[in-house]
Amino acid sequence: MKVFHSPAHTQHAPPFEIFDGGEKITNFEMPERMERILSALRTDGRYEIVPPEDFGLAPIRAVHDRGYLDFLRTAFDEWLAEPTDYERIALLPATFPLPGPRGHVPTTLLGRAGYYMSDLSAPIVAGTYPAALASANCALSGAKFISLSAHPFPSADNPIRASAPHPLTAFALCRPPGHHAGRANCAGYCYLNNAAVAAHWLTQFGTVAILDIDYHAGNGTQDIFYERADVLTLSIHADPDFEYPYYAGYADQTGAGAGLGFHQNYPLPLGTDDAAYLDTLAKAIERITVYSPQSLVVSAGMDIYGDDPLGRIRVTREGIRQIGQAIAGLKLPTLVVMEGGYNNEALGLNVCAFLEAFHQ
Ligand code: SP5
Ligand code: ZN
Repeated sequence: MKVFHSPAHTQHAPPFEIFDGGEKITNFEMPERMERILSALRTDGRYEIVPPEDFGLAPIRAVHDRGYLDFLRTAFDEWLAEPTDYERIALLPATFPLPGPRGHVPTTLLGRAGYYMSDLSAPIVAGTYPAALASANCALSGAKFISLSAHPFPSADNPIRASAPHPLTAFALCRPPGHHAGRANCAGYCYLNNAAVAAHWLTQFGTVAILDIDYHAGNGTQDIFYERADVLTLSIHADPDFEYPYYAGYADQTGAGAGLGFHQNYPLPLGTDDAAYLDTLAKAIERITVYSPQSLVVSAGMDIYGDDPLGRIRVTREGIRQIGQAIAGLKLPTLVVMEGGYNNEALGLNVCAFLEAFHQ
């Protein structure tokens, strides 16, 4: 299986985040996560790990706001240029906009930090922008690879499709993750929404479904595609009433305008086990079957695992393997995009368990 991965992620290593109640802790989303996954993939031996292609900014601008992207690119250097009497390591705001009209973008750096940064677990450090770009390019490279099987018709200039016995799968080993990043904001360890960038790119070949199995609601993805019918977005996650991201991921948020009916959230109660998870997954898979997309993007977070330090549901490694099996059963060209998962000891084997059923 093709795996797209870039060492550029190591440039993004925020030393801390601010947790509930103002607790300053080591950032759970650390470079070691990738080392653990890579090592498990190499041990398995069936993965071909390749660097991403550079797609430029156009496919990223297609789903993200221009002002936000400019902010992400320049914020850290602008901050360094400002006179301050504190150490500037990781940029976080202390103010946030209220819901409502977001017409006025402040010109000052700290004004824009509050405007574009939605919480205290996505600090911007010196290497955040290049790492986020490389992460999005991993997703785009995976999308391009599977698109060779996503064309409606096989053709002479599409030799992989002609020779593939089953639709193709690629794994985008993205870091930083993406599914909390909305059109114009970073949040929850996410800066660019890798799955959304890839899914939008794939719409040139037809409709796309995004299935988000990260423990946390894919609120960024929900935001980006909320009014679109050409990308069906489904997210299975801990009920936001008790879990981050709190303000999105509810079952009654089902899209708007042309996108009404093309978003579905599946909130899960505390302590959900394998059997209950798989029942919910079956409903989401049925929705995808009915929608019948040309391709599928999976936002794959391993923080559903019972022993995850951030997760509070109880999915086992065997459960993760069965989740992969159920999704692979759709037999769609599938791009698996790495999202969360913070039990570093278990992360590599959990990813391998998920991917098992996708091997050709
Ligand atoms: C990609 C991804 O998985 N992002 C997750 C970001 C989560 N940040 C949440 C911080 C608040 C967690 N509260 C947990 C309470 C446990 N006592
Ligand atoms: Zn998560």
